[in-house]
Amino acid sequence: MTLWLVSLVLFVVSVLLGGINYVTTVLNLRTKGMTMWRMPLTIWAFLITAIIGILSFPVLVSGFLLLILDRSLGTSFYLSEIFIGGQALDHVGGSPVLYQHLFWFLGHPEVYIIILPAMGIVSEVLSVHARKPIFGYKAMVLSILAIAFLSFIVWAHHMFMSGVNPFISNFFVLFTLIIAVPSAVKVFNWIATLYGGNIRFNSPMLFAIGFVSMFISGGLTGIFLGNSTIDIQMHDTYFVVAHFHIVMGIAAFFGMFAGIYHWFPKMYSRFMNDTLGKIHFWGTLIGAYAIFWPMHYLGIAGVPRRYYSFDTFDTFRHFGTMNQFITIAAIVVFALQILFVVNFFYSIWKGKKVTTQNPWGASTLEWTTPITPGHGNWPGNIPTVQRWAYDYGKDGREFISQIEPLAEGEVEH
Ligand SMILES: [Cu+2]
Repeated sequence: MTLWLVSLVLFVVSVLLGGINYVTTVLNLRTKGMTMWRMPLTIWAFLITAIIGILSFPVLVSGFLLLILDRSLGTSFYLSEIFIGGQALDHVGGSPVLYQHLFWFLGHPEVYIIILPAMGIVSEVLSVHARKPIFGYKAMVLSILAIAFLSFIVWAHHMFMSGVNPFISNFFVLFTLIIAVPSAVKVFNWIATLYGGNIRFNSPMLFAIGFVSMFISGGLTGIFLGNSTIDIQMHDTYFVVAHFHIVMGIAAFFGMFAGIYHWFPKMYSRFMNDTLGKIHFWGTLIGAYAIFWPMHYLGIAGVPRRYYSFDTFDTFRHFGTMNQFITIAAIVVFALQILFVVNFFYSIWKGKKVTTQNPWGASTLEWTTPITPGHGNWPGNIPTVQRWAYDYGKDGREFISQIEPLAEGEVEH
């Protein structure tokens, strides 16, 4: 009982601290004209990610506290019965499924903690390098909010095999599949942003487009696994491994790479090498599909995950070649990441120098800082935000910075 109280207090305190931090940040920004609907989508994504984190991590922490008590102090929160030498001890009444609930109450929102920032970064990069305003800005924000909300009521889709009541499973199936709606809205808007754009196919843009590709590929198999009827067949097979590594491994990494190539000039006043970046991109894109595409077939064929060797299983013996192929592709993809690290550190000192403060011609605030921003980012006063973050191609101009006041009679987006 005390334990639950302690975790409840911790939970409330962290929510309050997070809330205070959030409110002061927003108020501070608002005084400089940065209203919520002027925020770049990257910032929206980071904000919502922080809120998801505040609400979900305390539950995992309580789960861990109970686990520590079980393992060290003889409680039995997760142990239904303990037998030692054939004799049942007094500790009864716990449930191992309780641990799964507490774990996945963080575990599912956690996948959005990983993917939402990547989505935000990609929205930004696609818009800047397609020289077009992001399509459906408000729909993008509302989709992030919808995904964040739904992420809290779908956790048991990881537990269809744990013996939960099938009627309860239906609830989780329904809301899991509903997540496809805001996800599809986002994909549609990214593609619509690219449509008719004056696209620069540089490293950040390629990784952003690659993210969309990976998110679609990995997201579609989520619809399979979100259905308990199919999931029960696919449970603990390579199909699951392929699904989640594409959607929150590769896709999240692609979002991160897009962001690094995009903001590197602002961080180090030099560009990363674009040719090496393109080799890094194409190799990783093709390599990632070479790893995970065949893995879906292994999963459908029933090959289980987490097995050290399949030598003793005649059924799986003929998948050896496919596994070898996946292994080689994985080694190649890994080597390409070393190329990225080399490019990163080489470019910090030897990369092509940035000559203007805004080399990509982007509208957002960070590009109004000097070439090498010092402490506080701007010398003198913080600029006042005058408009939303995506004025590209407006009134025949390539881009309009967020700090440029609206012209006479100009309507803000
Ligand atoms: Cu999940």
